[in-house]
Amino acid sequence: MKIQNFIGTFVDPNNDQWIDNIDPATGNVISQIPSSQAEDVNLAVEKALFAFSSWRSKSMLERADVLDAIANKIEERLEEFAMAESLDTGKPLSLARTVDIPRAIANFRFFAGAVRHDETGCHMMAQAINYTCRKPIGVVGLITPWNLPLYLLSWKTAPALVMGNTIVAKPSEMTPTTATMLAQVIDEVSHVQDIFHVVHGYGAEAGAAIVEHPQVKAISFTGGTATGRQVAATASSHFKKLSLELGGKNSSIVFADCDFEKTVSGVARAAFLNQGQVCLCGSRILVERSIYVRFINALIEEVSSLTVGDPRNPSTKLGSLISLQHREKVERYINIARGAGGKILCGGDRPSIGQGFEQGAWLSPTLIADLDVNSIPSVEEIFGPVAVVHPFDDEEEAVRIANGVEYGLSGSVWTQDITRAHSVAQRLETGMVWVNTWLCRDLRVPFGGVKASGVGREGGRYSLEFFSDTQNICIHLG
Ligand code: TXE
Repeated sequence: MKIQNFIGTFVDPNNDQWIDNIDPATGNVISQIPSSQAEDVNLAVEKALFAFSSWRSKSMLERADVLDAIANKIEERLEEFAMAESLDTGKPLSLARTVDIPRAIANFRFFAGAVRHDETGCHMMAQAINYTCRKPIGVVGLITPWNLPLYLLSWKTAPALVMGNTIVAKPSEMTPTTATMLAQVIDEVSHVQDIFHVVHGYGAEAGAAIVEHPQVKAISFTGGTATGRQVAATASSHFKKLSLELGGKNSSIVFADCDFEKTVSGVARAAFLNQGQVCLCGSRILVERSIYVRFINALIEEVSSLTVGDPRNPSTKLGSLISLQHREKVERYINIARGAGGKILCGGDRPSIGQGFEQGAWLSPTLIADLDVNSIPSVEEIFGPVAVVHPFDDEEEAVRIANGVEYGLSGSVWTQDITRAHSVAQRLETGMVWVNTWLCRDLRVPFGGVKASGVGREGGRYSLEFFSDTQNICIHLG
């Protein structure tokens, strides 16, 4: 099967070059996608630019209705979307069905509701009145990764569209399918043609062409920190608006007074959801020394019970990694840990999943102890099912270890002492902190990181502001 670009309609890439799309659970080629180049991006931008004047002239409420219609269509096809996501990523179908796709639907509904209740400013002076307008930017570029394909693309698409922009999107070359299905849905329900285009291909080619295009006025990027640095360099030289959601190396800080059972399962979930391939994953587990041994033993038991297997089997908790190359990268970190005297508490091996899955990118969930807190596996983003554990003696030390990384995305604090929870949370150098929970998301709150984890915030009004230009108009009252 060939998945084409969506540039007004389904089209082949200009050069007729294709990339294999692989199901990472089996190693089978499931489709081919365009290896698009600048000429394909140029065509998409040209069409998006042409559609901009019609789309921006719709009222905000009409655009909100389109978002609701998109959500309804995805909901009608939820099973089909979930299966496509599971096949592209190797993640459990149950996860795609209960998290990825429902969250994509929620994103469209949320931003439809947000603008219906939105307000803009008005500032009175003795002699004049100021009012503030939000105007669409124009054509915006959305570049997204492979770990949560539709979830993250819809998180950008919904606010960008509702603010009146038109879009050229490039999903990861490893997870192309649901973006294409989204393009089809938007085309069916939007009443205005050409507002959303999908150009498939490699980041350095199709992605870079979007970032470089002078008519693309804003770039919203989620992906690795190294790529983000390149995107930032190009986009800033063109004075484009830029939002960067990058990597993380997040700590789960466990105090002796935590609710023990809930914390064990919460911390395990934070480390291994989606095979540890979430930028928010708590892949550094810091445990107060007085409960360290007991907690680690309970954690080993919990992690060892996570069933790794056929993504389509309902009892599967963890699927395959995104690719064999990515597994190699993750295993390199496990080997570095072994070489540095790390003790593999569980996992560290390739599980045998059975017939048909021999060529898949399988890796058991892995816990590693006895590493230095500054060792490579403890400070670099592994982005796989690998977590390191470290003991700490007091709050000061916990905070120091947690802040001792180049990233600053999120963290979690597990304690029943409310004063300590506030005190530790506020000292963490991260954009987000959870207390006694993880990945509890309200779509209104600011999402994003500090340090090498990115620039800007997404969510609620932060997204609406990013995808619009603010204009103040001051009228003298005469
Ligand atoms: O990300 P990339 P990859 C981290 C994680 C992972 C690493 C690499 O550590 O191991 O990043 O993953 C496009 N100009 N995260 O390789 O390369 C690319 O095609 C424009 C963190 O997938 O950053 C894809 O669409 N675009 C993370 C998107 O950028 C370019 C989620 C992300 O790809 C480009 C995923 C270029 N020069 C990985 N090069 C998170 N924070 O959620 C690549 N792309």
